[in-house]
Amino acid sequence: MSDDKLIFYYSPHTRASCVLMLLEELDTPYELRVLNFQLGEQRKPEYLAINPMGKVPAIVHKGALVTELGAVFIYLADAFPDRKLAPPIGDPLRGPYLRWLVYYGSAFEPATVDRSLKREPAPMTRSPYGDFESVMAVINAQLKEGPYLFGERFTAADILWGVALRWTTAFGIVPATPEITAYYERIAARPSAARVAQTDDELLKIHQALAAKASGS
Ligand SMILES: N[C@@H](CCC(=O)N[C@@H](CS)C(=O)NCC(=O)O)C(=O)O
Repeated sequence: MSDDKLIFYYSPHTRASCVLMLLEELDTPYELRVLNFQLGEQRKPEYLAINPMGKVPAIVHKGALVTELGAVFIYLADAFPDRKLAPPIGDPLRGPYLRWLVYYGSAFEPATVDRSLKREPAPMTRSPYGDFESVMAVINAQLKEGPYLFGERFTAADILWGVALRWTTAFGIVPATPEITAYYERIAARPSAARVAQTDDELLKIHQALAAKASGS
């Protein structure tokens, strides 16, 4: 195996799907390792030896492991600068771009998980995100700049947010404002999104069939 090899651990219709879309947009070669969640492959020792959290996405590039959506996005978009999906260091957009990639994991994810589980959020001053309404207000205000998070400039952050907002509105967690709907539809209209949807659907069907066979049903 060449040291430069990029290995991507993925399972269909999961948070790894937006990394699959990023890789499609980066148009770079990688080795796809598919985990069948229906068979619990993410909790098997073979995968826990790679990512002890038993979660996807995970990538291994040049022998180093990267996990956590925000970090995977920052890493990949920087690793393949020719595709211009990341404002480089020195670009005035670099800070806002990093802010939005990290805001996803540090504010949006805990806010939407609390909301979906109907969990009482921590008191405003102790919560990592303050309160759900503030998180949504910040997102809607940013999207008013449109068509992308940073106006006319499409970046890797749009892939993460476009996919995340589509899923979370579909599940009724995030209120579908006109700004949010127009935004995720714009991202979902990209050819890369259609390719990912096809891969997700095909693989999930195969995984479900394998799981049904394994359980004898
Ligand atoms: N903190 C992780 C969360 C990743 C995550 O929750 N992945 C889910 C799929 S959407 C997973 O792998 N779940 C498998 C399991 O927990 O068994 C990240 O930001 O990447």
